[in-house]
Amino acid sequence: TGGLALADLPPLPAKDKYKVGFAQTESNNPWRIAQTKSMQDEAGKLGYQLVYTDAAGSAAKQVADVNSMIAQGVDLIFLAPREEKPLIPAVMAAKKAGIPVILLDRNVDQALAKAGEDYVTFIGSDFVDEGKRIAEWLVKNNGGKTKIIQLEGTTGSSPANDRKKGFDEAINAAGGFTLLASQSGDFARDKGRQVAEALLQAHPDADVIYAHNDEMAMGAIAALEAAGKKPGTDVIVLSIDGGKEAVQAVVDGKINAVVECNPRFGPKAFETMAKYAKGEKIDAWVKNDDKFYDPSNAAAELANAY
Ligand code: GZL
Repeated sequence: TGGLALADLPPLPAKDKYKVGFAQTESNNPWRIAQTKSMQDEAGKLGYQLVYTDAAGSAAKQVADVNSMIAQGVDLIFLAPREEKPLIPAVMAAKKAGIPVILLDRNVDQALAKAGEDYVTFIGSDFVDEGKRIAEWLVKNNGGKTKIIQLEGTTGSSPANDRKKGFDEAINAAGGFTLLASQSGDFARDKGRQVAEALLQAHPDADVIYAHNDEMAMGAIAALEAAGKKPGTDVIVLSIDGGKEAVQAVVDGKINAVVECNPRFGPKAFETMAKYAKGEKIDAWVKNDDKFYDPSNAAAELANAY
């Protein structure tokens, strides 16, 4: 019948100009905006048509956005799945329609979909390692501060799940630390501030805040200052993303350490697409390397931060 066998990944026909989809999760923070700009700039350089959608924070809308791209007959879809499970139907619908999917920055539940069978590859950071590196810094540099509040990213997203997993495992292995509370601030600044305020009131003895991204770390800094505490001194503040604002906060002594998670996916996304179009074998995971910023290098690295 000519239909796709279950394990067949849709091919990408060789063309000199493509129409590609990019299904973004939301645009509520500088990281997301930088990622979108990077994708739009690269598509522009290549002269490709980019069908861009913004799910405004809704996984259900992101599924609908992907389905609309399928209906528009795009050649390939770049997808940053907002949450690991709800986006599986979108990945499978694209496969069924014969449209290859490349996952950017966030992954889908590995028990429900496979790279090389259901989607081409996942391009992104090792979030477990990001959490582990933050924990390892804390184990070495805590100076006796061991009572932790954790501000988690978007519930059900792979960065939130894995940044927690990597951190908690390393902290538990080290021993001597207490995780007082762990709650989602949805990767958002104001939500992060509100959650930090509530948790600091509930746990006045907290002396470490680990935020899964800069937006929530900046929110936590506002909460600490509102409570008359000196961020980075009275309370250790740790973050992930490494945007300019956070690296400046390291220079200013308000954030103690931050692991980079670079949002500039454009070049690598389209380079991977070109390799796939040529029929090259693509690894199941095209891993991004993440820098590490602390007082020893923040000033020197500030100019390079996104
Ligand atoms: C990580 C990305 C996360 C960032 C947050 O790849 O999905 O989402 O760390 C962003 O800042 O909201």
